[in-house]
Amino acid sequence: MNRLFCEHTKRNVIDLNGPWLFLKDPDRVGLEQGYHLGLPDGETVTVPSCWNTQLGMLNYEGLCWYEKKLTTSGGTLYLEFESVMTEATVWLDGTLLGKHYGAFSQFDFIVNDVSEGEHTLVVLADSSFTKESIPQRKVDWFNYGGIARPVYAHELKGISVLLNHVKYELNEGLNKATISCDIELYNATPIERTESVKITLDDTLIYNGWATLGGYERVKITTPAYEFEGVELWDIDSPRLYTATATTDSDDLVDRVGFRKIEAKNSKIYLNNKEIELRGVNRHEEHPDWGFAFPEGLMKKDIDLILNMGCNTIRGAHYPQSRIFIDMLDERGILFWSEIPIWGGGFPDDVLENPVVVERGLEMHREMTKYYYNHPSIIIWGMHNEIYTLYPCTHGISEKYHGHLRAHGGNRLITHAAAFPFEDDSLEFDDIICINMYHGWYGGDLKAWDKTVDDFRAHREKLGMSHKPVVFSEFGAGALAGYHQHFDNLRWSEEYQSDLLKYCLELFHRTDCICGFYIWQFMNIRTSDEMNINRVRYYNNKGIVDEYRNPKKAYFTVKELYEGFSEE
Ligand code: ADA
Repeated sequence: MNRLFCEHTKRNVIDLNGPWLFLKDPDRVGLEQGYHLGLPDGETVTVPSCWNTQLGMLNYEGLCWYEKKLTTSGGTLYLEFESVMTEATVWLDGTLLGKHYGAFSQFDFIVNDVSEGEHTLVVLADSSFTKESIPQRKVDWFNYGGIARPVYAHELKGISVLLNHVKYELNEGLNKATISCDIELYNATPIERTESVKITLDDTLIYNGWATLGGYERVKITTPAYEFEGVELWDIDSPRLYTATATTDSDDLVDRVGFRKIEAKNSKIYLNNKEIELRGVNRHEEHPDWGFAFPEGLMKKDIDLILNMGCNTIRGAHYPQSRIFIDMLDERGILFWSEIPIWGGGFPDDVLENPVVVERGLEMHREMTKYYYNHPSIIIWGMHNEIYTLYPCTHGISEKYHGHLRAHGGNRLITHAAAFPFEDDSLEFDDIICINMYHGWYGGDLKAWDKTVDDFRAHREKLGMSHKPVVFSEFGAGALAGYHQHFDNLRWSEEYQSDLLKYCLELFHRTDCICGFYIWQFMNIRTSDEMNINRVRYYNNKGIVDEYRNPKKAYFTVKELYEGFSEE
């Protein structure tokens, strides 16, 4: 995995990033012509990447094949894919390993009894849509395709550590943590083995045991509670991280954890028992020259720009983002909202209620909580975005997703971005009530905001939910960078966007039941022509920086406001 730290010292990990053989398959003949055994020809591309950023490939949607030769010392391989867009089929030496659906979710395959020497890894990426896709074709971002995040082949020897969730409860004084780890072990050999299993937190040994596993057996164990005294908390201004290391005789897995407590009560949000105001932006992980294969250097630049604006939080709109990006947030004390790509505006009810779609969404939540569990910066899980709440199926979907997130998501707030808050019947599942609204852009004027805030406060009371904090998770306006109107308040001008955001932020900040706000959006993004509503240049131009991260007037307006809010 591509992390900010080394995950393994004992385990050998083969880096499969860099040159791959690539061949597009517009007529969908590759399988019958045996491409899965090895490509007949093709060009060299770099992985990770999105094929749409290659010349002449922008709007190519469908099948593309990738081939990589890998050399191993043999035994058991754990093949790790951080993201293939959107459906992946994987073969090793012509043997089908399996399929995975979901553009932004990590997945992996274990292959036993691999011979020493060179092997042929083939990946078929399919970026086409069906009626069971998540998201649907109508979505307000560009449908990139490709092996968009890193790929690795781990050589597993003996009893290996596949996963280690460090679960904890903090005491009232927040200086002691009761810890137990859910650890997943796998015997990578065909014969029964017994090995020691140790877990340390920095230099403190918190578990010391043994495990006996049958050949190729995979088990999950929960370690006994350990009372960890003298905890140093993870917080916005002091993001203290601990190194959690799980080792067996043959293997190891390193991760980083942080101890913090997030709560929503009395209509406020508390981090480590201190009330906080969420001052944020929505951020896609996208760039016109890279697509969704976003370089780490640019991740840091985005974070620097976002912190420079006085933000303390980012909503990862609208999908799980790169693990290394979340590592950066962990290190810099930035709070994060992570969600799956159910972009509701694209789902008619017959599609949304399709059992395949519902199950795919649940699987995306399972993958998100499985791989992102230990990140202290993630304080919010988003069930979905703007699904139409009057559909009969919506309540059941929210109940299902909420159930998983509550049971397996650790100490996080659960919510959804509601576009119809006054008719929404899923608010009961929310720890915080989050509202997307665009008065002053898709209709209405700025004064409509005051009425909405007053009306929703009353509505919340009528629902018996006055204890639930309110967050505006989306609001904003488009602005064409460089288009100025200094005397007339014209839409699309940088001044119009700046004035609207200023009005909203000042209103939200002075309203007692509103505890946070996420501007839509940090930067302009390329979008699809399915969004045939004012997407000038086929871009969503609501960024407060343009797609190359050049600030608009609004960036400096927000910076002045956020810095002022934080000093109060
Ligand atoms: C919705 C949606 C965003 C974006 C926004 C807009 O709220 O959640 O992804 O499409 O509208 O720009 O209209």
